[in-house]
Amino acid sequence: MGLQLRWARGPESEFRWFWCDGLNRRYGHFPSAHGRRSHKNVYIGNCKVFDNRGIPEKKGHSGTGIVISGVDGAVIEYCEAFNNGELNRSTAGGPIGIWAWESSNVVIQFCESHHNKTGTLDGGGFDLDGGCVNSTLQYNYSHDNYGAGYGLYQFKGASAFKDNIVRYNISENDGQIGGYGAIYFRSTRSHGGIQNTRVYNNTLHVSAKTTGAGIGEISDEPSISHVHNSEIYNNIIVTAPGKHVVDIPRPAAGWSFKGDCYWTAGEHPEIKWNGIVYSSLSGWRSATGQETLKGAPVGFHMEPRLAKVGGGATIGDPAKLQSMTAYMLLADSPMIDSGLDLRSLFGIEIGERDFYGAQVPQLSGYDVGACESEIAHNRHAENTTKN
Ligand SMILES: [Ca+2]
Repeated sequence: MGLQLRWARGPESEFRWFWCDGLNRRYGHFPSAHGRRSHKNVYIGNCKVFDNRGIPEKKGHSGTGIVISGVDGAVIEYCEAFNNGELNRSTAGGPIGIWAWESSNVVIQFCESHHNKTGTLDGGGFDLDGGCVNSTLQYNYSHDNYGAGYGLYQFKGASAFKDNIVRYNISENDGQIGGYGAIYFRSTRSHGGIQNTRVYNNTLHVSAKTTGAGIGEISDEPSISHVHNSEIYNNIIVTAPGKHVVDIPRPAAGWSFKGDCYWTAGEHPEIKWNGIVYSSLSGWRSATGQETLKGAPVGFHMEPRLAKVGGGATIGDPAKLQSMTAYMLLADSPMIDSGLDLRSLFGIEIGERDFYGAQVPQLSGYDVGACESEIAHNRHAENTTKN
């Protein structure tokens, strides 16, 4: 385990303030607290956690980068987790680059999680796991992980899991094993499953190596889903040929896709939904009512015009994530100003900035995806000046 903060035995070790800044190591252990969510005000920043390969003989999962649990109020930021987990052999669960469970009010942001692995399950980039409430994954870069880029997982016996947000993140080439893709849900029925998740303005690249879809669910029970009220807005999903943009095997109540951009290079985007594969956005829309707003069609099947799809590579310094320009919108991108105004439509407080640090919105409206184009803003300013 790289960096672990959790609840367990003994009341003597509850944190009221926990501060970890600038850790750069392979191994570390942090004391436990007694009782659920007894840690308060946790800060973990500027840490590199890598090469925690895991313990093959351990029954439980091993080989995680950073994990917290039993926390109410935490920020994890500017951390890099990479090359962890490869020796995990647990069949009960797997490691993740950076994650939280049984926690409330957690923000994980400005982190890069990449090349994490597993010998069995998971091996993803980021994860809000069992019992997470009111927590946010934002402004992160996940790439080249075995498991999902961003996971939302509710395991058996976990507390209520609800009101979480995944926004303005980027995923590239995640989900290399296990049927995972960029953003994935997986839920038992524990405490009502996964409820009220908002996933918006992410840019997701499903590569030829990805085994799953852009946004998907892996069912724990074949006949029923426990993922409820999932709002999926203003995301860009770009896939390699033959990959699915969306895969929801058994949609439970409250799935709402609106204003998303779907693009599969050279082909029609394929959406797997309730056992049917739709080979066009319009076909899925008319059959299910997804990608409609007040009866009118929304969402896009068009090339979003990203700078260099698949070219994100490793940054290696979370303070410089904005230098990873591969997922910026080109100045002629049709996604500029094409996003839904989530504030006015749904009362969603979307935050102040995009992945790259630009204030949102620019120009005359919100953009689709994790980049709010400043280039277009500048071009527009130049053109206005010229005119
Ligand atoms: Ca804009």
